[in-house]
Amino acid sequence: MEIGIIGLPNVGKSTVFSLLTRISVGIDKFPFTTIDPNVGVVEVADERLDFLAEVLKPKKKTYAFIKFVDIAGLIKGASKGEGLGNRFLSNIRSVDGIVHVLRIFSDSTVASSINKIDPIEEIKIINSELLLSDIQILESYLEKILPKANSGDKRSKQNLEIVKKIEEKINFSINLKEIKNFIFENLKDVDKELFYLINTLLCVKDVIYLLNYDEMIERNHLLETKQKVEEFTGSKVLLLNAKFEMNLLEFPIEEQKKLREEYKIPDDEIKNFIKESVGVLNLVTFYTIVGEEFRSWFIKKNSTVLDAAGKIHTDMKEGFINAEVVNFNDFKECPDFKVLHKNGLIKIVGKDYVVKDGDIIKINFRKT
Ligand SMILES: Nc1nc2c(ncn2[C@@H]2O[C@H](COP(=O)(O)OP(=O)(O)OP(=O)(O)O)[C@@H](O)[C@H]2O)c(=O)[nH]1
Ligand SMILES: [Mg+2]
Repeated sequence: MEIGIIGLPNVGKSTVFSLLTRISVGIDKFPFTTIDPNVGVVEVADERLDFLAEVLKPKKKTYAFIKFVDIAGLIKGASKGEGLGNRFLSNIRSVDGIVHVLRIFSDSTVASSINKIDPIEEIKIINSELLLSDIQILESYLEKILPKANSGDKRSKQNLEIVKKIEEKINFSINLKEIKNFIFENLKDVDKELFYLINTLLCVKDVIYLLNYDEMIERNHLLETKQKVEEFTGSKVLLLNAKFEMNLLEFPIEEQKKLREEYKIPDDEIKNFIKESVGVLNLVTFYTIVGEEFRSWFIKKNSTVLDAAGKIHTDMKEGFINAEVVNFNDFKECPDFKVLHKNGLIKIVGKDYVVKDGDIIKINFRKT
C-alpha cells in the first residue's frame, strides 16, 4: 500500500516525508531487497494490538505499515512535459492514495511558485495537471476504439460514449471528488477493459489535503483556511507544522512539551495524519498471532480471508483449509481465547469470508 506525497515545489513535501520516516522504524526491519530512497516505510501505531500484547504478552509485536513516496514538485505544464513532467505523473499513477501538501507558510527565504499563500490556487494548478494527464489517457483510448466503434461494434460504441461523457465532465470541473463521483455513477455497466482504464486515472484516487503551516500563522486564520479547503474539495483536510515537528525531534521530551505549549502546536497532528492516511487507502486492519509474534496487517476493504492468507504467506493461501476468526471487540470484552471458544464466539470460516476491521484471524492450512 503506497501513498504519494504531491504538491507544488517548495511546499514542504520532503519535510513531511522525512518527518514520517524519522518517527518510524528503520527500513532494515522490513524484508525488501532494495528500497527507493524516496520511499519511506511508516509503522502505524495501533491501540488494539497494544491491548492484545498487554494481555497475552508475546515476545514480539509488529505493527502494520504503509509506504510513503516523496514525489518531486509538479509545476504548471507538467502534463505537457514541463519540469520533469510526465515522469512525476507516472509516479503518481502507481500509488494507492494521495496526500496533497499545501503551503501555508510565507518565509521569503524559500521560493514559492505562486508567491502567495493560496491553497485553493495550488489545488487548481495541481488538479489541472492531473486532469490534463488523464485526458491524454482517455484520448489515446478513444483513438484506439474509434475504428471499431465506427464499424458498428456495439461494445466499443458504448465505451466510446462513456469515455466522451467523462472527458466532458473533466473539461468542465476542477473538483476531483465531483469528477470521481460522476465517473462511478456512470460506470455501472462497463466492461473489464474500460473498468481497468478508469482505474488508472489519477482523478479516481482518493486524496487528503495537508496544510503545512508554520508558527507565524494565527490559529484562527489557519482553521478558517482549513474550512475553505474542505468546502472547495469536499475531502479531508489536515494540519501539520512539518518543519516545527522535525526540529522538535532534536529536543528531549520535557523540552518538546514546553515548546509545544509556547508555540501552541498540538501534539496529535502527526498521529492524526498517519491515521487518516490509512483511511484514504480504504483499508481495514486484521490481527494475527503466530507463535510468539503478534501482528497487525492492512488489507483493502472487502477482501476475503483468502486474500488475507496470501498477504501473510503464499503457503497459507495455497494450502488454505479454513480460518478461525474472532473480532477484537469480543476479545476486548472477554480477553481469553479459551472462554471465547467455549462461548462459540470464535467462528470457523471458509475462503470467501470477507475480513472485517478488527478481526483476529488464525489460518489453518496444509503445508505443501
Ligand atoms: N518557514 C517554513 N519553512 C518550511 C516549512 N516547511 C518546509 N519549509 C522549508 O521549505 C523548503 C522546501 O521544503 P521541502 O520539504 O524540500 O519542499 P518540497 O515540497 O519537497 O520541494 P520540492 O521537492 O522542490 O518540490 C525547505 O527549506 C524547508 O525547510 C514551514 O512550515 N515553514
Ligand atoms: Mg522534495
